[in-house]
Amino acid sequence: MYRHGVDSMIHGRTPDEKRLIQTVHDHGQEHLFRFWDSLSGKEKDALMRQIGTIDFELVAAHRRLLSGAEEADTAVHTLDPAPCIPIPRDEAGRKRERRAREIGEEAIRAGKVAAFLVAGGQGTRLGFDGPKGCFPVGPVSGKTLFQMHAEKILAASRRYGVTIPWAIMTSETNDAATREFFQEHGWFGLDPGSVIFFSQRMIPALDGEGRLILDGRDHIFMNPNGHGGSLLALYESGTIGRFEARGVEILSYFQVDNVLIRIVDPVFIGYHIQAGAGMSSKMVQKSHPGEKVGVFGIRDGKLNVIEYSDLSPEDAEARLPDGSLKYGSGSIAIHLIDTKFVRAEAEDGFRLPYHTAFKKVPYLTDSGDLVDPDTPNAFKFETFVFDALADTSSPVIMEIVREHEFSPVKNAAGEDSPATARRDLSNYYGGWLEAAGVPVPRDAAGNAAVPLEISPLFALDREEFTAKAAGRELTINGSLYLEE
Ligand code: UD2
Repeated sequence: MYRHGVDSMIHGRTPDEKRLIQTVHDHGQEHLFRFWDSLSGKEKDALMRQIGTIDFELVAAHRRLLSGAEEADTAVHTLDPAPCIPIPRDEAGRKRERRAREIGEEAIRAGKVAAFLVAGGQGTRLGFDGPKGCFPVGPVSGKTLFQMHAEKILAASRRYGVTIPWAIMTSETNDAATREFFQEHGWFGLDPGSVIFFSQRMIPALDGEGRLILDGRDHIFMNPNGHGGSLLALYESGTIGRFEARGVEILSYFQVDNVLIRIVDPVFIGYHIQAGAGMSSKMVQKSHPGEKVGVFGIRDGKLNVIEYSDLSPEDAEARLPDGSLKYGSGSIAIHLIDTKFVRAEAEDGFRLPYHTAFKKVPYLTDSGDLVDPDTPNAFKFETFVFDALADTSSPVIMEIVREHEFSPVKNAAGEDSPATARRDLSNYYGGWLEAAGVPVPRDAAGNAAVPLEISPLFALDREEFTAKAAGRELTINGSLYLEE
């Protein structure tokens, strides 16, 4: 155990490490050294290295927040619905959409668009051991999430005659496993030089007393700093610089868990360019007032996503004269982000706010036993990428059809699970088949009664599918899978 204070520890350490040890003491976190005397030289080095990655000023700010020393926000805020580009319902809307598509396609062909996946999360709810992207979800093929995304990017690259680069953000928890998975699978046919991996920063959690938490004698519990950390990580890893050098101006941001994601959507890109936005988002109408998604709203004059837990019950239930929800624009984590905007956010000092969540965090007892608690015991801190919307002028919010673009895999069973994702994929591809004149068996609830899947390499969208399907004999025999 650590017994002798700073003086005994600093013996043999470098000047930087001595300063660090002092900082730890100054911030009242000296319990981090409570196993110091029993650590080997290597373990001491490992602990010092990890401590060196911690921003102690930020930790101090989080402690003040938890202790209530930071002033509570008592200001009166204004909230208004956020305007959006609706799904086209008439010829004028369709004309506008066609124009946007042309502009978007031109940008993609010119190599100005890259795909950007955030996959640094821990995916704890799914209970899958490994990066979530390695989860098999294809209804017939059993393809993994990563492969499904990769094939969409490859198909779009072929369609537009350009190599669409793909940046993938991982975190310390899954970086090595993610890279290995891509290597083992030959980058799913993509050019390895155009797949860029980089990791986000980690941030320590705090226990109820505002103390950092040891989950090993030489290791502090830390979690990825939230998907908002992607803006900083894109910059710090040099990825933004690489993109700028190859002429990329827009990142098509998506989450690893959405099986229906339309990566590099020309219509969305076109609207974003027309508006001159730094960041734009897609939205779906909330299915009911209680649906647990954030909503877009104009808060104090700026576009924000308001967490469902921060929306008052009155606002959540409020309706417009046409009966629709006043705050019904659900946020589904699909964005476009300009490389210039990323650079500005990072160089401006990265000021996205941290959100706090009380969670279960493993910890070491004083005798060195690891405890996995059954109930929450610590505060985790995360930044959210959509908070950056408030920093951009003229952002676009574009409405989409949920069944065509959004079905996330979050939970092991029930809502937003592998089962609902496979159902939604089969329904989606079933719609293509029916449009091409192929009868699809449906159950009483209207869902495709058999698994259906069409590889993005066969067709990227319904129009392409209809053209390819014409003149082919397509029959559904218990299931249907079409590949390249
Ligand atoms: C997010 C949104 C929610 C809705 C939903 C759609 C928040 C707070 N909520 O819910 O409003 O749009 O998505 O599916 O964002 N990730 C990282 N690094 C991190 C944390 C997360 O890369 O530090 C990635 C993660 O790998 C995943 C994505 O971000 O691809 C979403 O993470 P999540 O599953 O924690 O988001 P969730 O379900 O809370």
